[in-house]
This record gives sequence, C-alpha cells and structure tokens, in this order.
Amino acid sequence: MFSGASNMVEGVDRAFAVIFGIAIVFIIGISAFMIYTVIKYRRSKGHEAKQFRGSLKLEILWTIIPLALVMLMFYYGWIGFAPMRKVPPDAMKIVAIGRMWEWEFDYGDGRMSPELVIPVNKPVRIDLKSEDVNHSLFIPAFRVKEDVVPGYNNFLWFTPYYVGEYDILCTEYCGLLHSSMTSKTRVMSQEDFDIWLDQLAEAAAIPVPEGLILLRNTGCLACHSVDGSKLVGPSFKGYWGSERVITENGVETSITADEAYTLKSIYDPNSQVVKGFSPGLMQSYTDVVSEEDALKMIEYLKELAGEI
Ligand SMILES: [Cu+2]
Repeated sequence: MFSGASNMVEGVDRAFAVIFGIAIVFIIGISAFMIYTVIKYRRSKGHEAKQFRGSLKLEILWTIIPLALVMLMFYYGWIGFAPMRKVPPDAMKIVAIGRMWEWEFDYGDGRMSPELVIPVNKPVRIDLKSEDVNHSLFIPAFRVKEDVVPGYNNFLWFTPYYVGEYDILCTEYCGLLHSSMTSKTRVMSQEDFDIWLDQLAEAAAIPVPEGLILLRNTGCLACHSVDGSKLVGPSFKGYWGSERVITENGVETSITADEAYTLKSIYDPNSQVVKGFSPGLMQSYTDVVSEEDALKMIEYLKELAGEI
C-alpha cells in the first residue's frame, strides 16, 4: 500500500478513516431505523402510542456507546497528533515567513527562497512567522497544517518520503489575494539539495537593492512582477518612463510613468488605473509606505528600466 508522502500521513488518514467510518455507520443506521419506525408505527394502523418514563438500561446504553465512540475517535486523533509536536533533535531548521500574499522560506545567513526546498528522508522543522495578519501553512500531501500568527512561535515538522513537487497553500483567510498565496515544496535528493543550497547562498551574496527589499517586504511583488509576467497588477519591468494608457474619472488618457504618477499610484491607486486592469484591487499605501521609502522604491524602478 502507498505509505503517503510523509511520516504524518498514516496517523492523519487513520483518524480521518475512523471518524468517517463511524459517521457512515451512524447515518445509515439512524436513517434505516427512522424509516423502519415511521412505517411500522404509523398512525393509520391503529396503534396507540405507549408512554414510559425512565429506563436505566437505556440511559446506560446511550451513555456508554457514545462515550466509547468518542474515546475511540480521541485515541486515533491523539496517536496521529502526538508525534506532530515531538520534533527529532536532528531536524533541519527552516523559517517560513507568511505575508500578504506570499510565502518566503529563510535558510539562515540571508538565504531566502520563495519555494520550500528540502532533502528527501530527512526530518525538517519549519518555524512559522507572520509579518502581518494570521495565515496558515498547509501542505496537503504531507498532512501538515499550522496557523501562522503574528507574535506567536508556532512550528510544524515532517519527514518527506518521496522526491517530487507538492503544493503549499495558505488556509487562513488573509485578505484580498488569499487564494493566490500559494507556493511549492520541492523534495530533492541530498546531492541535488546541497547544490541548490549552494546556489541560494551565491544569490544571497549578491547585494539586493534597498528599493527591491522594500517592494518585497511591503508585499508589492505579490501583485506586480519584476520579470514582465502579468499578475493582478501591471509588471514593474519596463515600467519607468513608459507611456501608460490609463482611465481617469472614466476617461481614457495617456500618461508617462514618472515620479508624480508613481507616487499617485502608491497613495491613490484607484484614481489612474492602467488599461486592462481592474480598479479597486489595490488599497492606498498612505499609512504603510513613507514618502522616503517610496522614493527608494522609485530608485529601484529606474534601475530596473536600466536608467541608472
Ligand atoms: Cu495568508
């Protein structure tokens, strides 16, 4: 039998099967008994309803049977849950950062990755941090799901059993683009993982422009790509100095992407919306981005267009 993609699958699936099995038996049993009594004791047959009060036998029976069933559910739930809180001391440590609306994985020493990359058959502990609101890290294939709460140190751990790609979701509603807060887990052989980690370290050694860090940490990149791909909002690639066709007060006009336009897009984003994009999806960042930071972001946008 397929043993599942991680060491947590067996316990979770067993608890689910037990609870689901009990539910199935009851829905069939109760429905059948109900249909039987409705037909057998229907009024038209002339039966008279007998009343009786108190039955110790029945009371014991309907206390013991549900108690046994919920204890059974508790037992299987517990043996599935308990190992999730006991992390092996040799587990590899990674910090998962949740922010509106993306995941980032911190391997230490400035090594950051938008995907969770891990070696196969090695236990991995993931500490969960939120930079803004409540999120929840969910990797369905591994049967792990934990809340990511600001100011609270939560964690999860597992050992992946097979090389492959697995979906990561946010499963706590966290705002407008919650449903696009996804990523991937890539499980690799130890050798491939070592190569990947070296590459990550090389990338971390290249200094990142301050404006790009600000754009990332403010969450701008969740909707605006820097590589030209179309997300919820227009890409930043080739943005600076370009001619934009915008709609302002219902009128289509053309405008140059300069400093004034960019500041307006940050602080009053729905006043001049680029053609082909929907208004109302972006909030004003007046209380979030200071003008000083906005100017640093603009410096980066200029750099991206090759102006500096
Ligand atoms: Cu989220």
